[in-house]
Amino acid sequence: MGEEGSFENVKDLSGTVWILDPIDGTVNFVHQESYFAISAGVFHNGEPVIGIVYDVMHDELFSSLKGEGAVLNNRRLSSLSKNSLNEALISFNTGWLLKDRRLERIVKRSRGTRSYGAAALEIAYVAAGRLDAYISFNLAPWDIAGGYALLQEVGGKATNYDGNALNFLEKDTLIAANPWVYDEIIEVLNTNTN
Ligand code: 2AM
Ligand code: CA
Repeated sequence: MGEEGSFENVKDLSGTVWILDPIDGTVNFVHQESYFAISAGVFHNGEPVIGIVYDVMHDELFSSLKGEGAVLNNRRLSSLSKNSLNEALISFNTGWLLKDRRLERIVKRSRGTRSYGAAALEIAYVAAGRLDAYISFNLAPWDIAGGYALLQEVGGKATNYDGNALNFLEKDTLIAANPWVYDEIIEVLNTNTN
């Protein structure tokens, strides 16, 4: 399944499915010639087995194998450690603030925000601990699959914005985060305060 491929032909994730995005961060690729990535996630019966996100320009290869952990080039990525929202760096496209003003609460409570414009890379950064959460309101399975597999190997958490499991068959929203920061984000979104 891929952006340039046969999205409609994949009706379920039984067997082995490769979910590919040849260039994630297309606008960055065209506009900046940097901050884009190749993403691949290999799933078996709905479970992520292999994750690959390759930042071509920085020569950074994030990869993972189920049960074997994740690496950045030759360096093993450690399991994500406890963190709190007030020390967290959160990444999302600022335009999403116009879609859900509850994001203001997250911005207010976080250490800071960043926007890279390449979902696969931003999820890989969460797996590497460079970011503590990445949020998006419109992603396809191939934007997420590689990073999702990486995230599983370091104890990260990823669901859609409503807290429900991703199905990797249709477009969805996303919260990919350090597990402690994830829980705080869900709590803040669901608490009716500013
Ligand atoms: P792309 O570069 O492969 O299109 C930008 O914020 C991130 O969201 C990129 O990863 C981009 O992937 C993805 N994206 C942008 N517009 C999208 C859309 N309409 N549907 C799904 N993903 C999108
Ligand atoms: Ca993409």
